[in-house]
Amino acid sequence: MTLQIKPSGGALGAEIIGADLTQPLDEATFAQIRDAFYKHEVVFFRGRELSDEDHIRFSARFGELRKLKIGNPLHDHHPEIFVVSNIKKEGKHIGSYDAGVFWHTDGAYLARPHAVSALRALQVPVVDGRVLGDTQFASSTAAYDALSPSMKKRIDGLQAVHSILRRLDKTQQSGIKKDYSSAVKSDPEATHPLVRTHPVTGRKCLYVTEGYTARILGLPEDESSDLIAELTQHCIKPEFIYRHHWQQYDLVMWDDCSTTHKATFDYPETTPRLMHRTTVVS
Ligand SMILES: O=C(O)CCC(=O)C(=O)O
Ligand SMILES: [Fe+2]
Repeated sequence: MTLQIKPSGGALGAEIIGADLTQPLDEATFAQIRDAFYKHEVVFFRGRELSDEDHIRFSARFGELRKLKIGNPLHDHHPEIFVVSNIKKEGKHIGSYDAGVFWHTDGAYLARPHAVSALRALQVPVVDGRVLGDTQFASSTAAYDALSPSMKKRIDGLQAVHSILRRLDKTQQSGIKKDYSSAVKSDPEATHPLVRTHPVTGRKCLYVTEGYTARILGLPEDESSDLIAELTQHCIKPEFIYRHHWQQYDLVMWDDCSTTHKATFDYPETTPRLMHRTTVVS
């Protein structure tokens, strides 16, 4: 099956047309998807309803799926599925309702962060006939490439600490109450190079985010926070961004080494949004 790849025209993002993800894919078809994914960093499939089983089978072609256990709600039957939703049942959220408040990359506070995430829209929030709740993605390879030679030299070899506590602080400052106590106990933080070399493409990725990066090792505190602020602002310049306007049934996959992302909370809390996500461990 020959697929059509339709790039967004920006630094990242492409639609893949013609793949039937309700069926197991042959090697040649999967190879086209894999190549497009690593080239475009964010890819999406649309127009076809998938089951959780289809979602899991397809994303598992990229590697081992993480069975999430950090206290966020899990799917009833599939530990591979992380539920992102504002919906409440019997007064309790059925999923993570604050995922993506800040620019971040999934699982950065883990020693083995997520490599690939795949988010599927089961229910999109429609207000006055328009779908809201876009997700923005920024290319960390394009951001790295655009740094000045002196900045590249300055950050070469530096290591940064990514912490769930940073997210907790920021989340609470934004007025959202959330209990991260089990994650804080099990996986509070991890150290990664500030510039990661992508394990598949070999490209350099600027691995720093507003949501998780707490400090840069070996620098005085104020220099560390100034540098984090400068780099995180740089990473989200408009020219590095692809903004995904969701349609129901979309499956959007992103590369967690070479991109960062942020959700948009522009719809009322009472307008339901329901997404299922799988993640491949690195
Ligand atoms: O809900 C969104 O738009 C993105 C949420 C997010 O950050 C994630 O699922 O990893
Ligand atoms: Fe995320």
